[in-house]
Amino acid sequence: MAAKLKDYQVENNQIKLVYESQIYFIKIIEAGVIQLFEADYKDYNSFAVEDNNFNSAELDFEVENKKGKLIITTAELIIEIKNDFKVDFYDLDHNPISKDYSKKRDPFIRRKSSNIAEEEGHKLQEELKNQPVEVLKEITAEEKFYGLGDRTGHLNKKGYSYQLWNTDDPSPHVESFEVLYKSIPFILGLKGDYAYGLFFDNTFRSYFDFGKENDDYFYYAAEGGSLNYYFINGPSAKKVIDSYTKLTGKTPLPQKWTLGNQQSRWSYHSRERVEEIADNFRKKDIPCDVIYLDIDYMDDYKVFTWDDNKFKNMKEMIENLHQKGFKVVTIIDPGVKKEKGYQVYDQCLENGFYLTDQDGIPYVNEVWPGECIFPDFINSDCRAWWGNNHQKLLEIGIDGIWNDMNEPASFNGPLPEDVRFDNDGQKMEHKEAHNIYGHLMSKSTYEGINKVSNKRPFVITRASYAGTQKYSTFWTGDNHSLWQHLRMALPMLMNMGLSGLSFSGTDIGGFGSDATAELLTRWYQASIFTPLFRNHSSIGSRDQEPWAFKQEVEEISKKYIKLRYKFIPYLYDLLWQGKKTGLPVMRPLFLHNQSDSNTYNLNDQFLAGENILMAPVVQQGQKYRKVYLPDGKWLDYWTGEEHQGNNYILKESPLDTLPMYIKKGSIIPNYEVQNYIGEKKMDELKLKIYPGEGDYLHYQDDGQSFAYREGEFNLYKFIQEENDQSYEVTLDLKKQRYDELYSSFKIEFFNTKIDEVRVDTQKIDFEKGSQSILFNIDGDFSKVELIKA
Ligand code: MIG
Repeated sequence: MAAKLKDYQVENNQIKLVYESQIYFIKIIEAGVIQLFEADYKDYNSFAVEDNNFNSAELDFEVENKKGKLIITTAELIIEIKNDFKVDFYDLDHNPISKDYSKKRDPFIRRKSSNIAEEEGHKLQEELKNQPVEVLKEITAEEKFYGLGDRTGHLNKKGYSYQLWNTDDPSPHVESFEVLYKSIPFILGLKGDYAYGLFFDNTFRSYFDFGKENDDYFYYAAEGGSLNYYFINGPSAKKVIDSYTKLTGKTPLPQKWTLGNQQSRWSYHSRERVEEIADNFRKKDIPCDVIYLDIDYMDDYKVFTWDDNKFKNMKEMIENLHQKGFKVVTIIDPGVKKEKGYQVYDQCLENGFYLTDQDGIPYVNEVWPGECIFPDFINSDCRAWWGNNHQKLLEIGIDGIWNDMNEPASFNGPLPEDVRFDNDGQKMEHKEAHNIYGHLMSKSTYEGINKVSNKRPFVITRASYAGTQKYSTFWTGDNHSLWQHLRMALPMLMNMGLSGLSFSGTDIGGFGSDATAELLTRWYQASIFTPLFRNHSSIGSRDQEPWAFKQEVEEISKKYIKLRYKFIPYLYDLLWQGKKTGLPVMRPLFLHNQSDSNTYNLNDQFLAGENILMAPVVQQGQKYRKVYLPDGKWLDYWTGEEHQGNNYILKESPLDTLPMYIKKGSIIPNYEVQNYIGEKKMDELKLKIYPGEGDYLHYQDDGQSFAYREGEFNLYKFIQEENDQSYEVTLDLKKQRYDELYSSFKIEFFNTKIDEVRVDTQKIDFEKGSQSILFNIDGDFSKVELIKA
């Protein structure tokens, strides 16, 4: 307990608070972004906040001492600091946003008189113990909690508790799972309809209890380290996410092919099998961009090697695949096989880049290769060395790296908490390093690729910490082919998106267990707007390629994979946008409808960007599904039927139908379908225009290099307006620096009651369909007028 506030000093943009028994700091990072930490934290270098992208130089704030209460006023907030370092945040009208809980913890009583239940094998939930770092905040009745990365359960976490300790548990993930692979200690709170964020930047095992042990408070604790967290002001959730990703980093622009269809399997065992899979995609006219090689491509599971017997002339295989338009991604695990003469092992030993026990002896545990040592990713020299190892793979043409088992997972019991790491000269123990192991492995991989390749690195990781989005994309680990897991995928991916992890996806069809035909079909449909679009399945489970079931499944899957390829420019635009705003691709409906309480607990619908509403079928056998449409007017993607929002509708949804709605006033870019991204030179862009008022920014670049950072890109702004007698569509080419401009546009305008179309005053021909009219125009048009009938 800090006891009484004795004194304070303002030092630039931070206030030092001297309590009877503790010193704390409050740092004003921006008017709405406030860091709170205890003195011990001062010299700590965050692994998540590597350089904060705020300009704090000219911040204005006032500090006032009022009867033992310190009051800080910024341009957005009033912050009241009381004894015991209790801190309350108010808006400028003095409405509370978030307040520390002033009483003691008071958990519900777990009544049990003996161990009968445990003896029978029931595992009772454990009580939360008191921890060295604890924060309690008041919960008001209308509070909702989101974020926290890859948790099971629902979109809204209120009433549940979780732990952060990166964990590989292959049993089916259910609602009661407190841990998973990732640790993202960020939450987005909605108090009524006012959003705020809390980011607890501490890498030790931590606990979040969202009013489970007691309705009245939210509890955060960490097993070590010191108090350090950020309060992030809204009131919009969008602003909170923007600020959070200014701190921890925004998802960089990926290479465009990474948005294509990806096919994986543990494992495609041989060169012949890989080639057969690739050829099948082309033969069956199913678009595909990427084939993955899981652990069996390696020689004896030794990382940075490959098996020349199973994969004869690997380089040639990759060249052939490239010829056919496929990219190849290989898995790399952290465990290094203990084997003298194996170069990676020898170098790791020579350089002392391994984890050790307390006496400095290399720490050994078992993973796929048998006994392994583990590289120390906390150490920057080790990271650079590990990164360089990727050169061998890049030289034979590998296009991306898949990091698995980096929680780290181990077969011979977990790594003890006191295993030693070297934080560039300072000792660190496993209990502090665990949750950032995968994060720093991804960083090492990203930087290793970046050093030698001039393309945007593609990394995919299982374990992560806050900020890993700067280096890697994500998948949600070992799900199962269960309907529950398809349902869970949606809130999990939405919460990951809110937590900065925008480029994410699940194993389509489910990893463990056997998929059914219907499940795979619905999973493809639900995933067409997940940035990572990858079918993956476990060894021993039934084949899960789109053609592995009956013809109907193949046809429907193909239809939706092709639909995905049409929307590639829309997805790419969303990622480009996200690089500036931090907003994810897959969004919970409340992100754009924050005052609509019907959206706060919607687990099975999402928005792809702002314009497309997805309501995939995630129930076995369901032929009708209820869809909530928020404010505005929405058009059924398939029938063109217009629906009034703020309304529930029932959509007929046989197996080949994915309920999907477009917001009136949207302009949506589409590509022609291709076998793989880059197969066709896209010099024509299709624009789907849903009449109304609106505009749309479309981004175009080479899709692979960093030339865009030098300004080599084009930016098109399309604007539509409705007048009494006509509709108007204008093109404003905002920026033109990339030389492959579109030579034409194909416009599909969703209104058939049109008499005449004029492009820059010239009358042109158009085709009439059942819901829309179609016409082609040159790339340099500036205005289209559509005269109403
Ligand atoms: O424990 O490399 O989540 O995607 O196929 C299994 C084999 C290890 C776990 C990954 C999964 C991958 C599998 N790996």
